[in-house]
Amino acid sequence: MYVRKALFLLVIITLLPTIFSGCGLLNQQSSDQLNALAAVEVKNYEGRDLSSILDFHENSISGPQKIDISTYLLKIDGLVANPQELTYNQVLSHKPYSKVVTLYCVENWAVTILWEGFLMKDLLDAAKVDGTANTVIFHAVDGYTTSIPLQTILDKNMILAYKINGVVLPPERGYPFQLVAEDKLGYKWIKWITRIELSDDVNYKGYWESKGYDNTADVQK
Ligand SMILES: Nc1nc2c(c(=O)[nH]1)N[C@H]1C(S)=C(S)[C@@H](COP(=O)(O)O)O[C@H]1N2
Ligand SMILES: [Mo]
Repeated sequence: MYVRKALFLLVIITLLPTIFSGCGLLNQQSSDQLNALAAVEVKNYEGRDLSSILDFHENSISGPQKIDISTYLLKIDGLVANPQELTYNQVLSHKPYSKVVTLYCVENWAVTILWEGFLMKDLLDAAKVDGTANTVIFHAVDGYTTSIPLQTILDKNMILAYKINGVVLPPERGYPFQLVAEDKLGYKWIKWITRIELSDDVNYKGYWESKGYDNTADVQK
């Protein structure tokens, strides 16, 4: 009897750390990974000091997302003549561009980062955007959405980033792609993008916009 009880207790005690540390282990792994990336990231560019990958705050609506790149597709659809379904490598085959841009979150933090990626204009051109489209609605794997006027995206030469400070976007930062919504507040910088929808709904409101955040979201300079 005592032997069985003791054995049972032993099993429970051995398993306890595994049962309760699941989340902790994951967090430890991901912060180890971020520290490793921070060690190799670009720290300044054309004379400008950059922020670090570690300076971002993580407050995504459903936490960091893990995307399986072997099944990942970026869709470009809606008001287009030539809808696209691009694999990660197909997106990466476009001409790359780099720029240093500051992301300002409404929660009072900012990061100045070297972003590398592909011109939204190049991706949209391939989809043959209809003359009636005036709004671009972005969708992400966590259900997050946001929108930006088509003309703003073209005028500001917005890019879809796949690298920050010279390293491939880590999962926390939006792998495989984050929109560099230059001059717009952080909630327009959608991460984990899966779909770019061309629309004529100028009043479309994304996740935070529908909760009262300004739809224009211009950074006040
Ligand atoms: N898919 C998705 N993208 C998102 C968010 C989100 O919750 N989900 N949060 C936005 C907000 S409010 C900000 S400030 C930036 C911040 O980027 P970071 O989470 O990498 O720090 O991501 C934006 N992109
Ligand atoms: Mo934000």
